[in-house]
Amino acid sequence: MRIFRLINNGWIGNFVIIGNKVYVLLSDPITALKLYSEGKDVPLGPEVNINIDELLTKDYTYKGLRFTKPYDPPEVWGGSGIVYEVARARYSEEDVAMIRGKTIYELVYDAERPEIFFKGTANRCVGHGEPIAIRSDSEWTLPEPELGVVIDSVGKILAYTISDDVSARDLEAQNPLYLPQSKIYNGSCAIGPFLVTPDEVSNPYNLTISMRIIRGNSVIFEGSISTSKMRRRVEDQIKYLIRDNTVPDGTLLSTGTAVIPPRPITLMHGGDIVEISITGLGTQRTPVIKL
Ligand code: DO4
Ligand code: MG
Repeated sequence: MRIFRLINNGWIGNFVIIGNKVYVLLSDPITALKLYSEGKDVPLGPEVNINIDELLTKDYTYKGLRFTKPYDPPEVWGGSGIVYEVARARYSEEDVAMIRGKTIYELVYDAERPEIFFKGTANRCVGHGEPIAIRSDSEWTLPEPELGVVIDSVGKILAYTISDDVSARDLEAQNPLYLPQSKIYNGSCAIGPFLVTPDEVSNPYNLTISMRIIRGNSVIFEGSISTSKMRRRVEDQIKYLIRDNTVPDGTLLSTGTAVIPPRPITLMHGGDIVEISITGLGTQRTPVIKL
């Protein structure tokens, strides 16, 4: 089952794809995912005849029916951070904090305890076709394409999605204590287009995550990684997230990046488009704005 939402002039509708048919979804997405995970019936309305591929071409400037975020995550958590060797290396290239002769990124990559950080709430998240943002005080901001997992309050995986952990990299490189400001601000997280239930994802450790940054008519960066290179199992990341930390049903955990553009690439306002694809989860396209 795949859940998505469409918006038109303030109205938001929930939809579900089952097989190759699209239906109106009569509950909110989190309730539907919970029911589905328990093997119960999901309340469906009538089948609808819509052209999803056509709708996916529209962005937020379009005055009509278009995609928006597939649900409102009550909480978004980042992490684990630095779960790919590429991330450990790339993050450590900067003049960053060291402890006992190692960068903090090298240390956390090897440590048993993962880096888990608060990433935001629904109002900081945007959906497919909606603008991700560069902070007004950042000159170096990068997208981070990640496998997102939606969990319930006991850590059961309800769905997978594409998440973009947009980060003001200059702030976190300046001082690790600036991490929350680097990670949490309006438009710092993009999710969707779809929430895909686990039965449609055959192996979460064999997915290709790819990203392109498009500026005008050129692709200024492209890269990809397989989730097989992830150093920590998703279940292990969830275990640390929910340890002594009550999370609500529908919490989103974004499981770390490995597709990291080299310096001096930064997102820029005025035409940049970030395009992220994950095997079986679709393609997320977001324009970039500066706050
Ligand atoms: O503190 C670093 C953030 C790491 C991160 O967001 C990632 O590895 O994706
Ligand atoms: Mg990240």
